[in-house]
Amino acid sequence: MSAVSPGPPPGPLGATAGPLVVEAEPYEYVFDPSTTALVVIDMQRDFLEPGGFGELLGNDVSLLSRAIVPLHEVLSVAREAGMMIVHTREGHRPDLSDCPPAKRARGRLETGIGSPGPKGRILVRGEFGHDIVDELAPLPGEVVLDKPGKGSFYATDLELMLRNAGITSLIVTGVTTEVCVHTTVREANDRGFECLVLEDCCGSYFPEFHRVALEMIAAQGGIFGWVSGSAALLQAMSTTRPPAIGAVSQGV
Ligand code: TIU
Repeated sequence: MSAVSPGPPPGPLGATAGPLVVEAEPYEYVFDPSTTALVVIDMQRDFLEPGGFGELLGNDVSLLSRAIVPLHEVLSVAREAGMMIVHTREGHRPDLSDCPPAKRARGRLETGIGSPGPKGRILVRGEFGHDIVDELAPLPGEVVLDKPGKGSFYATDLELMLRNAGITSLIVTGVTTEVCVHTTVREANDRGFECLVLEDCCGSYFPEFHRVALEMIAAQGGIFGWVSGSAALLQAMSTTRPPAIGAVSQGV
């Protein structure tokens, strides 16, 4: 994939040169890093590592780790560009007072939400398994948003924080593609945010659901938003970064 930027020439480190254009489906995605947040959804041990909620549901959790390396690169570039970064975590208060009884009962699990597991109580805030994997650990100053549901807007202050920061666009990543990523994109779309979903920075326990979920977002002229790979985004954002040392042209 290629990308072009109609914006001004590269600025100093950390400066943005928006708007930027990313080659995407169903057509190019135009965004300004200063009004765009990178949203990293539920990259928690409970979903990505053995012994957590994802495995309890009967899933092969190894399928989700594909997203870690490209997402790490996107996080680095977004940080360098000074973008707002939001990490979400699905989970509940230790007394489970914010967990609907229907959610606890779903699946008829012997070991379910709140039960002790090898990484602590399943899907409970403050437990080791509930936290984000080491590779994608949030940095100070980044938003860490605890949410009780699948969507990032339900029963959270995400919308308030985004509006206060002047954010109009979201670059959405994380797991799982057809559950928490999709629910969040639908919620964001109805609130008027423009969403770009990075396909290689998402993951599902069901490869077919991943593929179809992404198709559903970009179908019908982008009914929920846009889809691209991280390479297209990084290409577009490279116009905001200074050339690497030693890569400066000697002139012709
Ligand atoms: N089960 C499943 O695919 N996902 C979830 O329960 N939560 C998220 O997607 N984060």
